[in-house]
Amino acid sequence: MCDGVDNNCNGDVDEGYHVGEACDGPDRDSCARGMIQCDPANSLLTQCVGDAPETLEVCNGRDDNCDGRIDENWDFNNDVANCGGCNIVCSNPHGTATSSSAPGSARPS
Ligand SMILES: [Ca+2]
Ligand SMILES: [Ca+2]
Ligand SMILES: [Ca+2]
Ligand SMILES: [Ca+2]
Repeated sequence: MCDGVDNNCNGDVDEGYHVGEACDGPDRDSCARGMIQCDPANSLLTQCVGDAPETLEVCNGRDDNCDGRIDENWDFNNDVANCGGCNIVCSNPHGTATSSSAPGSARPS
């Protein structure tokens, strides 16, 4: 049982319940910021305690919601407001980022 007691006297308390390991609570992100503890309402179950509030993906080059994909909500190939990267506005719908200089456009130094 998950009760903080070594019920079977084998020297391990609540073995097999992964108590104390990182876990992800019932939210939509996949960030394991909580910790597994015994469920006080059911000694056969565990619950994830202390998980951080849901983390939403932000366009920032990082995997905010911990799903293994970086900025997965943005289509950098087709989104004119995020052309090739976050917050890069395309000069035209079919063009490239305004920050990149096209061949032949470089000014003489
Ligand atoms: Ca136990
Ligand atoms: Ca979570
Ligand atoms: Ca991100
Ligand atoms: Ca992500």
